[in-house]
Amino acid sequence: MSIADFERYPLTFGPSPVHPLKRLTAHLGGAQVWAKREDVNSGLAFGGNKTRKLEYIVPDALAAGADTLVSIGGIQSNHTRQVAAVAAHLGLKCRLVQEKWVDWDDPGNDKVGNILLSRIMGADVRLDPSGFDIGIRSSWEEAIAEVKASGGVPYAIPAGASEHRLGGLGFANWAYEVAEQERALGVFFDTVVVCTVTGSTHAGMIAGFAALQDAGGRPRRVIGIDASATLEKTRAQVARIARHTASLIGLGRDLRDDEITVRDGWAGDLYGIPVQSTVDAIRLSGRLEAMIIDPVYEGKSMAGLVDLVTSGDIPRDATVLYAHLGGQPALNAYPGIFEA
Ligand code: 5PA
Repeated sequence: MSIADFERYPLTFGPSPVHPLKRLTAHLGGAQVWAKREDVNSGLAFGGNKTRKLEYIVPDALAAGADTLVSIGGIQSNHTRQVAAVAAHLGLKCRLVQEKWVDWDDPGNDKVGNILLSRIMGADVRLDPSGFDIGIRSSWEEAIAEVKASGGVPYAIPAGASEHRLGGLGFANWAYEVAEQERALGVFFDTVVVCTVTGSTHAGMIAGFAALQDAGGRPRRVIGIDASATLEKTRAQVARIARHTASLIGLGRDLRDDEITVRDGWAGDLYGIPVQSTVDAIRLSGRLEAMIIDPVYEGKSMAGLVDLVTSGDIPRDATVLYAHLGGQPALNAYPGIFEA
């Protein structure tokens, strides 16, 4: 098996754009920094990393004869908004469990941004008081059972589409897409920086880049920046999904531990709560590049990139690809951090 053997249902515009971040590069004074933009990858409700993952999951949902997509996330989940968008696009129903993953009381947190978009797109949105956890949740299992009990055919998509057997394929394919864009642009990204929480984005990249390297490609560093603040859980989940995805795409060997790198130091103490470095990174990216990033995910991975480039951990002669995974709608739920 290889990645090409899996059916892909198109939900994106095609390859996502790759471009240099010239003013950020000059400001940091180290490695060359580029971005690959999953925040503009689709016309379905602003897209994002889950839209790519869902391209490999939708064929399975359609084959199963599902009439309702059931998923889960925090109140401002980008993932659930993308599931709602895909359900609307396919003419399916959508049942979402929105848990209280983040204790953030900017007024409107449960009304604006992602949850607003999911409501507009017709999803059945239910709030649940449970706190943050990247694992399988009982509220989600109950929602699946309820859809069944009312005569529907649910299709279950776990948090972030990560603990789904096909969840890593979207970003395994991303690695191949990067390799093609590199050929066209005449550039090689020796370092990739990516935000990681439920793990299948980062894990898919690890599997895909390992397969490319085994096929004669140059080695590269794939640096996951933790934004979960439950580091060991995320590390274990990334490793498990990376190994599973690698076997799906026929890697033919076990991944080495040194191929699985999750760095901490930028998540703060709690998932979903921005810290000073997050806010600084959001401002920096906005002021130098008009590249808008969010306080939950990309603000944290960008803070990591800034420090790693500035400190020389990512050396001056490196060419870095920053994976912008989307997430801007959540900014509307955090207006307070930019009032001053
Ligand atoms: C998310 C996830 P993974 O969960 O695949 O590790 O991706 C992390 C990530 N950037 C990075 C953005 C913008 C994201 O939305 N979001 C989750 C959500 O519910 O939205 C799955 C947690």
